Amino acid sequence: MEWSAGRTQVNSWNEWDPLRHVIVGRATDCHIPPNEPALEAKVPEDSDMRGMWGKRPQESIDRGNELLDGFAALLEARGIRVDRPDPIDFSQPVTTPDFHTGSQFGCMPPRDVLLTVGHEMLEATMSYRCRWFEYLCYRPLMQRYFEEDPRFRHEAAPKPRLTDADYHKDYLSEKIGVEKRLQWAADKHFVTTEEEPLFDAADVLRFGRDLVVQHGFTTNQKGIEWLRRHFPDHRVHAVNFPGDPYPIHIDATFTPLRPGLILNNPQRRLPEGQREMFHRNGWEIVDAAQPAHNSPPPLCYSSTWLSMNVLVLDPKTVCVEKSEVYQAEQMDRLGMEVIPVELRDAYAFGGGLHCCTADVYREGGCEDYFPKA
Ligand code: DAV
Repeated sequence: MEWSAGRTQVNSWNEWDPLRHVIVGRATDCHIPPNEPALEAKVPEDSDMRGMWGKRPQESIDRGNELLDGFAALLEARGIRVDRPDPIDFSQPVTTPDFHTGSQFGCMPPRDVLLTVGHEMLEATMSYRCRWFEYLCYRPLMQRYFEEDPRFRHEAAPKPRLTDADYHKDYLSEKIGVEKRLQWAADKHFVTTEEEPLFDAADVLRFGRDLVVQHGFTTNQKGIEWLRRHFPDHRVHAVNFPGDPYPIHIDATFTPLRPGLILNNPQRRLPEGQREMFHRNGWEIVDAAQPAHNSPPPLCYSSTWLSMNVLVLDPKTVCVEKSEVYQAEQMDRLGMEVIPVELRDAYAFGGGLHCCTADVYREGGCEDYFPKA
């Protein structure tokens, strides 16, 4: 079916086909959640966020929203339809029969929650207690897409119980040290256990018939197995990146730009054995350029590698954060047209240009990019 801006269609099979309709998150009411096992493991040991929680300063929220609104307007000016989530009151605690936590998080990164595969949008289980209800921010949009697109499949993965059995106790310490963390990451000993299926949507990359999923803090092997059973017509590949002491989400580590080309974080290289399927099928994996910054902005969970967290608009065009000059230069050398987008002051709310978006419609269908098994 032809694309038309006036009619909602959910369709997106990969990370690079021409983007026509996207969700852009909001910084509104974003909170730093109180400590919980998954957060304890992720917040870097030297982070300014340790021990803090509560609503983020209103000034920083306003600035974050200014940048996100600017990004949405830039996409709209290029003819892309943009929808926005409806933030809920994130100061509300989350209480289930199994756990209690003092507040929620926010809705800046829809990429973490919503996985679009073809005509389906799947709400991830999530693996942080503070993010258990985050899908509610997207329900008004899901309802609308359901009414407007007869092919749209709205799915939700089983809500996890997130009891203490979901988290390894040896990660619940402030003083593990980077060396031990790297050893644990190499041994695939992550904070989440195999108690029940867990995944965040941002651990999944879509390559047509193939889904590439990072096994790490936010996605366990059972989560990957759940995805395999849920998408029986796809091949689901588990990957891991041993150089990352805080492995959450694949989108500051492995970034496909177009068929045949992927950027890989040079500190988190894909292990040899896992490169074979790419090489056998003529894909090139190149080291990403260095980030332009030595440290993340204040009160930010993510690393400086948000430099690689780009949004591909089509196989020749990519949005790169404005201050990430080395990444922009590399894109240019790789033959991409670069659209600089200012977003750094919004990083603290949950990530970069890829994180703060979720695909609704990209042109094209489900292709096989890896015919040589
Ligand atoms: O490098 O801190 C950030 C990914 C956000 N979705 C990192 C991973």
